[in-house]
Amino acid sequence: MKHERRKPFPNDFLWGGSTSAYQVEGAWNEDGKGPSVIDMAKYPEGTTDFKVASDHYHRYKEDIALFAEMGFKAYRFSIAWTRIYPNGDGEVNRKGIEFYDQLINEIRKHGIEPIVTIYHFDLPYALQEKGGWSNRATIDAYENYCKTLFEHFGDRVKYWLTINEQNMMILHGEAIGTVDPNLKNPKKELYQQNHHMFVAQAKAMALCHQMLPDAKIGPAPNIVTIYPASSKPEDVLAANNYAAIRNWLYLDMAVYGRYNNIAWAYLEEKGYTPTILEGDMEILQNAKPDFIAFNYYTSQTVAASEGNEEDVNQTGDQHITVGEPGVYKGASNPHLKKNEFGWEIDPVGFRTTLREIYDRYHLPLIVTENGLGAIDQLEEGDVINDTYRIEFLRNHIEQMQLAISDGVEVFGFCPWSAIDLVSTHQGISKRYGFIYVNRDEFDLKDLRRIRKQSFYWYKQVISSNGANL
Ligand code: BGP
Repeated sequence: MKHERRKPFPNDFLWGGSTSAYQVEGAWNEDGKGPSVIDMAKYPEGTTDFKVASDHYHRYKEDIALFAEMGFKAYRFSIAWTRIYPNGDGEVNRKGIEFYDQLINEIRKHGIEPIVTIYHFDLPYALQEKGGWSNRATIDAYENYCKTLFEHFGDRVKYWLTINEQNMMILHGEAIGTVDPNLKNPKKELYQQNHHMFVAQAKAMALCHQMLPDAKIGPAPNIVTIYPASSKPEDVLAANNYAAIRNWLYLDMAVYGRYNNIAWAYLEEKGYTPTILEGDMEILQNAKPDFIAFNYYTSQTVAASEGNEEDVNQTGDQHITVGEPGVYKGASNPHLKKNEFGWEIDPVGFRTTLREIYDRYHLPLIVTENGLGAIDQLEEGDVINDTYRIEFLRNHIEQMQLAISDGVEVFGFCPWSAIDLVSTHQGISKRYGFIYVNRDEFDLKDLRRIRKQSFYWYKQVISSNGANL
């Protein structure tokens, strides 16, 4: 369907941008902040750590003024758990509350809607030392942290996201730096952690509805369409397997409070089923999200696996399928071009993904990440001619509008990233922002902010409400 007459974007569409605390803020040990698992992780050689990042902690006013200049209607960012509770639980750190108070006020002062991710990969290290998500006490710590956030910021924050990309932490946690290297039986343990995160998420949704009746809350997994490598029935089945394990396990739980049957069968087959305590399923069933937020960068293609160990591909990248012997194996899609980092570029797959999610759950959708990581060149006269980023976003926005014309309810688009920040495992040189941050991997230079070409382009996309792409 070409939709010669496309539906316009809704008038109150939330055009914006996204960041996460540890990737943008810096100030990693200032004002009482405790260390997170990310602060303690090993970084790939040649890439920077997250100690200074984009120094947003000290420059947030300037950054938000720039977001406002672009016309942002919304800004999606995360709160660092370790600024609020340096040890994960226990004493609240007043300075942490103060920082986010000021940040939220600044965002709202510019008429921008804050969208808060409660937890974006940066689990407090103090909790990790006590077993992290393997320990059910982390569920209580998370619930208590949520309560503190709702109490302090609930009067000004209407949109909450529970956990960023829980599915990526389970499937690609080693690349991201969230997996405890001391885990004895990692896969099995990760699915136990997964279960605990599900319970924590359900508790957060219920608590939010109870404390803030006007607020909205939802999950934020990474969801993408999964293609079979061919029309061979076994490949189609493999795609079906992977879609259940990667996508629907997470959304079926968030929306319906039940384990997806195919994903559960996989857990049984592999011996990864988690221990479920009495009362857990009730908690899971009683919590309902108001919307689904999701991140999309690329589609995935998989083929049947006969069970060979070689079908596992450990590239250490969260967008290259790992594979599981006998279940599915990653394949490349000959119809798609790749970005500089090997991620396939698939705007049409974005439309399919939007359709698939809406079809299954009929909840309003918001895109909380989408974007192109690239090595930008700073040219003479402070010019960054990132036409490739403009093209990427234009094509994805176009497909999003087609999905809206298909009848999919989408209420916002917050691409990654509002401003340059440090990638999860590929350093600061892999840039995503509309605003360039003048630093290199190890040379902090002056960290000054420079508007890229995409900044001016996105500004007119927003001011025309998506009519001028
Ligand atoms: C998602 C994460 C983000 C972000 C993005 C880009 O998985 O939610 O935190 O970093 O991917 O990935 P990368 O930084 O690895 O290029």
